[in-house]
Amino acid sequence: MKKNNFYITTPIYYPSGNPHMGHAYSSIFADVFARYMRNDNHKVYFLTGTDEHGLKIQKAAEKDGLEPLKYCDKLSKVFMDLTNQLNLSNDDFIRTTEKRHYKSVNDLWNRLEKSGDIYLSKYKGWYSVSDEAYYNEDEIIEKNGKKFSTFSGSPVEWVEEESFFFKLSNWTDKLLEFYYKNKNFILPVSRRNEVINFVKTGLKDLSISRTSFTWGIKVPNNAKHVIYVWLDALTNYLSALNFPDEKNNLYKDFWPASLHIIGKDILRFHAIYWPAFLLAAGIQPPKRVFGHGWILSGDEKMSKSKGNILNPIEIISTYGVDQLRYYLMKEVSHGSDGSISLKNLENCINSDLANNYGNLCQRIFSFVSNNCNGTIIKTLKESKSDLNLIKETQKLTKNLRTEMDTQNLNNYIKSVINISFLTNKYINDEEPWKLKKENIEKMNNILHLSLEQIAKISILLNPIIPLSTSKVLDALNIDKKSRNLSFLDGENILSKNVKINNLKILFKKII
Ligand code: ME8
Repeated sequence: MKKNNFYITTPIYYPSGNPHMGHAYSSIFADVFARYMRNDNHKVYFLTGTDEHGLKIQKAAEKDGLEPLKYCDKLSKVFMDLTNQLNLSNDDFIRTTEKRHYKSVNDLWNRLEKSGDIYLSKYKGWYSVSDEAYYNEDEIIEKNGKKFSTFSGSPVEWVEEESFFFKLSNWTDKLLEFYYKNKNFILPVSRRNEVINFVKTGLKDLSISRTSFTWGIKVPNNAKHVIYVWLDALTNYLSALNFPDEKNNLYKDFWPASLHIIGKDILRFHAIYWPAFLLAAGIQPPKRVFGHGWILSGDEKMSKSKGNILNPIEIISTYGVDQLRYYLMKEVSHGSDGSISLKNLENCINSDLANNYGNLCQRIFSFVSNNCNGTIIKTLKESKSDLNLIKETQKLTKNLRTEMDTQNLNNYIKSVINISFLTNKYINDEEPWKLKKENIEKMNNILHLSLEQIAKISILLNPIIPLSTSKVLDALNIDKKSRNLSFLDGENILSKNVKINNLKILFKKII
């Protein structure tokens, strides 16, 4: 059966400062799904990049004493480097200052104009530069004489200027109908409810151009206006597929996008504005927007001013990239906010990676290398305890695809690490080392099943900890093409005759 193509995106990052843990989290989360779907034999396209226009970037460039484009060249490179440091498997990295993107944004604007969804008027209201967002009067609070958004806590300023508007108010009912018809368009469900409740109150027309600064894409035929940075930025998802050339293979293969991974702070843009723009332009909206929670430090949001930022690059150089990836994906709840700390990171590395999966691999590999010359041949039928382990493993793998279909990665990891735990227990109970003299065939069978379990666990954990699991799969001599999820349908991975190579320590215990 032909599998669906899968187009997954991260938000394109504002290069207005150095990457932080929230950026790492969003990127790794998306990368895990890209890798998982590739391993499940889907054709995958995974996009990330940088969001380089607007007042926020213009101000950051001024502060740095650079022309905006020079500034973006410098900072975009830092984010590109991040993709390597986090070991992302992205197929493309888009910058919104690229020609291909300008072409795509211009075309989308022209379509919206043609459909009668754009008109010229004047914007009077609140704007937050750091969120690049407009807020209603009832979303503002005053503290010490200054105004802030109640939604994000960011400072807002009063803006009055000529602006083009998008007739978002016309889309209230059509969007609600779209959400009801496409039940899984917004996940998790709590975010879907949040959006539906907001839309139900009625949408106001949206200002989609600015005239008080210049750093952006000019409105076609009206150079006084630059296009609102969110209309510009969201279009990146189309630009990367060579839109407006709808006949090219990338667009044909991958639009509509399968999954936009985003943080909850930018849900409104992706779940309301984006499908409205696309529906108005006669383009199919994406299939899903998943809004993950915030990473907190203790109970507080991580922020520079609070000095509680854990720097992803420092963590990687101290603990390793798989370690950071595993910790963020396992311990931070994907739907809600989650706090992280060095202590929890170390506990997680020790308990799950070093003592559980790492120990399982190490003990079996070194035993097979030292006692069996690296070769195991299975000759016997499964014993009762073998069958029990196989049955328990099947129970734990049964729902894995369903969990991943709804981005429930926390449950997925818990189940997989549980398989590792059960396999360690099986080895402790069966004590193969005691059988070397009296029953070598039985010993071989136990080791064979242990290696089969290691192969399964490694393939399942591969999207999360690709470096370490690849070492194990290499040492098991499993060729790259066979590292897929077809065993979930009941097949075995290893043949009866297994030859392994030596395996070095995967995870050092942190003391
Ligand atoms: O929003 N915890 O860019 P950005 C979890 N350019 N996620 C966090 C976080 C935290 N503490 N802080 C930020 C933008 N993020 C736009 C996107 S897409 C067309 C344009 C997440 O650099 C945030 O939710 O401010 C977002 O998903 C991503 O990091 C990039 O944030």
